[in-house]
Amino acid sequence: MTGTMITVAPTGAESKKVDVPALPVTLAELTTTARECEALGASIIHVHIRDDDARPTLDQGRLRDTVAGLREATELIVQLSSGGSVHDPEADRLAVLDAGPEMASCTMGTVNFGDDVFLNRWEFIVGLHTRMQERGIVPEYEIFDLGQLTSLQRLLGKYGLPFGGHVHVDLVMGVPGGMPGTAGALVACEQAIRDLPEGTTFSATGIGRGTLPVMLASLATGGHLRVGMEDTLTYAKGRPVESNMQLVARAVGFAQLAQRPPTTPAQARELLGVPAR
Ligand code: KMH
Ligand code: ZN
Repeated sequence: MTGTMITVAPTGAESKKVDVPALPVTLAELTTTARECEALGASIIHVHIRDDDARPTLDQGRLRDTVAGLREATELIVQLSSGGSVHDPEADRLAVLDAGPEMASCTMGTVNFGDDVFLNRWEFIVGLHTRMQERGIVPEYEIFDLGQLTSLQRLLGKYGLPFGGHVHVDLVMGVPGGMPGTAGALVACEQAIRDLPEGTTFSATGIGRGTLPVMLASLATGGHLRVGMEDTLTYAKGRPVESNMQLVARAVGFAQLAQRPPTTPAQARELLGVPAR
């Protein structure tokens, strides 16, 4: 088994700054968070950005500034979210790829998302996948339900491997409408991942109360970790999360206990087929 790639997902599109003051929403807050999480052991950052009023945005200028700012401040692999918020139009989500990230997310199907719907039509998925191939962007295939792994198998069979030739998926578990954040569901996914191209890697994140079971199950089955305030706002019963660094530090501690210490960003680039900097 390799070391553990730790992704920090610091912001997301769902929480409001007024409700969660520690959420990084400005570029300055994001770069400070990124630097501190890198120092602790993160190697990838999954990025959603906000506007001047801290609302989710896919503004192209801001996306470009964010990619440039994070690359200047850290060695982290910059992965832009193409998921955005449930309200973002497909055209804006596709245009995220124009901002020049090294990686971008690519969700493998439509899922109920609380009271909303996170829409990912087949043609849209194909558009993301093929544009990323053309532009040299490495996808992280986001999986919200078991059957989406079968859709990924179909996508790769019809349209070929992603840029770099390596397949990496992220299991997003515990969204109301998707698969549960349990060890059992993670093991079911891990079995299904065996049907994907040899060497496929996965990371996993459990939303809310799924955080700890998913993290422990992922480490036990050779998976990697995504943590951060996009997914987790309660550290322990009755204790709100204080910062993204607190969540990364906990993940690093578990990875070390599992004798799979965090990878460096350079090692993560090599594992994922992201060109070295
Ligand atoms: N905000 C969710 C609707 C992604 O980043 O690619 C979608 C999401 C997935 O967070
Ligand atoms: Zn996201």
